[in-house]
Amino acid sequence: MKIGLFDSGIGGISVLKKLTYINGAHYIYIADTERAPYGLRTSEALESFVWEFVDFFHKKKVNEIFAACNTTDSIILENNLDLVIKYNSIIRAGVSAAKSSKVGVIGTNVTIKNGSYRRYLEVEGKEVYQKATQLFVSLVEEGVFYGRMVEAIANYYLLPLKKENVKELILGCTHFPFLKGIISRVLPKVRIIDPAEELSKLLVKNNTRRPFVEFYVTGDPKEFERKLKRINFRVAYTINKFKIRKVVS
Ligand code: DGN
Repeated sequence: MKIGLFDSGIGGISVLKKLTYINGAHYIYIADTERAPYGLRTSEALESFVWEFVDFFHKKKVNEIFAACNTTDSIILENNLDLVIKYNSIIRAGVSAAKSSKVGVIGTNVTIKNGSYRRYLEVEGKEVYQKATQLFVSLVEEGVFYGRMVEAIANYYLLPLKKENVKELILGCTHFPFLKGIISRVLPKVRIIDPAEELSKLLVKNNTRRPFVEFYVTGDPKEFERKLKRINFRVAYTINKFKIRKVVS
């Protein structure tokens, strides 16, 4: 089985790790490091990236696509592209994992502005408190996971959620699970939801084969490999260059 995933960079690895743990499939992961960060891109640009990747997956004869990026997932959902693109939504997975009545959501500027989490959670009758925590993405891409600066940024972003007394917090960006330690230290009483856990349940458990990952990187493959090493990525892989159609602002 071939499974396709895409993200602006290293964030989707938090999803990939969960999937490879369940199923030894052949994974194709596009890391769009050249056009990252996505949280600052226009909807039009992001939609064009989605189509570029979906076309690539079709050419590669991928059986299933899993969203490994909430930002582009929110673009798919808000533009009703889910009616035409067959994929597994990380946002819907995150929503279905929430059990309490007061839920916090953190994500990139685009994800929070699009409000897909809010919309779906409110349909479930939940009170929602959203917060864009864009700097977290840069910290993870830089490999800065702890220390005074991370603590200061986490306090700045998360203390308002503590005041709101949220019971659960959805990590609405695939970069954020890498900062789960500091997030739970700032919000010790809050149940932290990583939507990728729910998403991985959609796969049939099959550990009879070892997983393999073909990475396609739009930016510098060597830089991407350094990042993979920094986060101790241990699954067998190859890294290839992905040729982007055009650079969009
Ligand atoms: N990992 C992406 C997400 O889940 O939204 C964010 C990527 C970015 O570039 N901001």
